[in-house]
Parts: sequence; C-alpha cells; structure tokens
Amino acid sequence: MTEDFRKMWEGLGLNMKRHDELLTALGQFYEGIYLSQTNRPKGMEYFDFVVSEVHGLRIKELLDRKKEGGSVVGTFCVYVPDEIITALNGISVGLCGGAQFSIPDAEEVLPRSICPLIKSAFGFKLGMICPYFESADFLVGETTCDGKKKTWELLNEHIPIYVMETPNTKSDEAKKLWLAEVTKFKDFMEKKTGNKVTADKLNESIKITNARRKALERLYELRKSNPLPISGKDALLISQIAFYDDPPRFTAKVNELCDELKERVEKGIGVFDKKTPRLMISGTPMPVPNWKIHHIAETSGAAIAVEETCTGTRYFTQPEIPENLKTVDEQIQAIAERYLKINCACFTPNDERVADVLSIAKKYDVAAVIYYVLQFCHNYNIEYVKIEKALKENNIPVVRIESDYGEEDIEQVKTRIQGLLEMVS
Ligand code: BJ8
Repeated sequence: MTEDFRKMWEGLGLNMKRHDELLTALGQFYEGIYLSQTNRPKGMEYFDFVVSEVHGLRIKELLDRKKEGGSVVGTFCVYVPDEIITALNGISVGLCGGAQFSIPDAEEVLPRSICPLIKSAFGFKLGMICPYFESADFLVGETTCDGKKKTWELLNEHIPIYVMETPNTKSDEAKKLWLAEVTKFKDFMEKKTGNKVTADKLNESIKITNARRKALERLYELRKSNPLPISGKDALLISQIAFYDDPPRFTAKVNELCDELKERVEKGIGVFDKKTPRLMISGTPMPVPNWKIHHIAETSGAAIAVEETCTGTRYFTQPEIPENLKTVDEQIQAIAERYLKINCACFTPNDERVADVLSIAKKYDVAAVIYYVLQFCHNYNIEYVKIEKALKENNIPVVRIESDYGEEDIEQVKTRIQGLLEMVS
C-alpha cells in the first residue's frame, strides 16, 4: 500500500524529499506527545489511525471522490459554510497550518512578522509539501484579518482562491452584507461545480454538519465532569480532525467515543486525579499539529478542560440550523444567521466573546485561563485587555501566552503555566 501512496503523492507533484521529512517528523512528534499518554480511552484508537493515515487513506478517498465528479475545497476559517460545499458534492478540508516545518518556505516570500498559522499554510503550498493543498481544486479564503486577506492575493498565484468578505461588525448592514456574501458563495460554488443546489440537498448537508457539531458538543459536555474522562490533548486532536475527516464517519466515531466516556464518567474514571487544576484555553485556533500549549500544560500538573477557540467551542456552540426548511432562500438565510453568531476577535465591538469566555469558564468549572495568542495576531492580542478585565472581576486568574510553533520558548511557556498553577493551588 505504501508504494501505492508514494505513486499517489508523486502524481500530485509533491516535493517527495520534503514530504518524507515531514511525515517522519510528524510521526516522531505524535509518538512523543500522544502515544506517551496513559489511560487513554479505547475510542482514541480511531483518531490515532486517522493521524497515521493523514496523508494516505484520506487523500486516496479525496482523489477517488474527485474521479466520481466531486470537488475538494480547501478552507481556512470556520466562517466558510460547509453546508453549501457538501450540498454541491464538494468536500471541505481545513488547510490552516499548525507546523513550524513549512514556515521557512513561506518566509522566502512573506514577511517574518506575521502570524505563524498563515505562514505555515502558505509554506505548505509554496514548498509543495502538503497533499491536501495539492488535492484541492480551489480554495476559499476570507477577510477576517489583514494577514490572511493580503496573503490570499499571493496564494492565488499558485492556486485559485475565492475570497468571502467577512464583516467586521454585527450591525444590520453587516448582516445584509454577509447574507449577500453567503448567497454569492452559493452561486460561485454552483458555477464552479456545475451542480445546482436544491432544498433537499441542502437539508441533507445541514443534517450532516449539524450531526458533526452535535457530536463535538457531546464530547465537550462530558469534559465538564471531574475527573476528566479524556485529556485536553486528545479532545484537541478530535477537534482538529473534524476539519478533514469524512463527516458522517467522524460523527459516528466521536459518538462511539462519547459512549465510552459516559461510562467512564459514571464509574468515576478519569485521566487525571480529581484534584488536578482544570484550565481553560481561550484565543487563537490550534490547527494540526499544534499541540504545544496543551502538552506543556498537561505535563506540568494541569488538565485542560475546555478550549474557547475555533478548534474548540467556537466551532459548534452556535444554534443549530433548522433541518427542514422548504426553500433554498430560507436555508441560505438560516446559514448566514448561524455563521454570523461565531464570536471571532475580528469583530468590533465583540462583547459577546467576553461573555462567552466568562460563561464557559464557569460551566467547565476551571481554576484559571490560559489566553493563547499566536504571535502577531492583533485581533486576539488586543481583545485580551477586555477578557482579562472580565476574568479578574470574576476572580478567575488568567495568563496571556503569545507564542509561535517553534520550540525556543517551551521552557518560558512552562514557567508561566507553572506560575499560574501556583496561584490556584
Ligand atoms: S473565525 S479565529 S478560524 S479568523 S490567521 S485571525 S490567528 S492573525 S485564524 Fe480564525 Fe476564522 Fe476567526 Fe476562527 Fe489571528 Fe492568525 Fe489572522 Fe487567525
């Protein structure tokens, strides 16, 4: 099978030397971070398998779907409506980069002083390293931050990218703009795929996407228990995999895992001692393989109970889209409304996010918060001021950690997390 995969990667035009190096590094990294954990739920075996096959079987599935007339659509933000992509026989794959590996490739072109998530993704394309990028027919970007929207212009020189204009406010005018953008995206997708959206197809894809979010919500509900039935690291991995695995299969596997976790909760079985301080992470998303903060925290005497990030609660907490609307217009309206409820720091003002952080911290009974900012992300960095104030007023200690994907600051991050833990013990 490996020989077949090699042929597949060569067929995609990957830089095989760099790709081999990446796979080796990823395998070693994963082993050290994930397989070293003890008392993991049995249901994690599926997710370990997905990681081991991340460039193999899943890529083969994507290419097989393309042969049958499907399109692979690369995305970078939870604002891009998966429902529309799925209804048009598309497969959405999240392409945000979480690896240091591709950053030197990006820095050949991009300034160094921009967010590592953008550089990592851009570097994967530039270096021809990632089979997801090379499988994608086209990409969908958004204008959520300056770094992204200017990078799309450069990425477009390598692969076609359609850009959705995401508003900066949630005013009535912004709602109209967003509805128009979602409608335009549907029209674009129809033209690009040669398919036509029908209410039936859209209801079907709404059901698939709702089910995936509900499964994640169930997983997070179980993380409210003490002791925690699953580590934060494992929960993060599941959220990351949600962005590229086959949605119905992913949903079934998360639900199977949740059945096991429910049993653990009933029997009082946990992965950490009951007295381990529970922490929340709030801030920028953590795409694969960014497991840095979780790993440092959970090997420093803390347990991560919840993430208020787009690889966490921001992905699934908005109200469900109704599954039985009669017309495409009503469905598009409902999709636009649902997505505009995501409280990303790109909005101003954004008091809803401050309220979310407080309420999540309380619901998950956390002792403290790690506010995580990817270097050079001004939106999340500046928003910290309000979040810190609100948390402090509620006697919830918080530390801001601004970091990248490198290893240079690991000791410093560890010291800061240990300092936070001293405050709560
Ligand atoms: S909805 S958080 S996925 S934009 S790329 S803003 S880290 S400087 S990712 Fe995001 Fe959508 Fe918002 Fe969520 Fe900052 Fe980096 Fe920009 Fe980033």
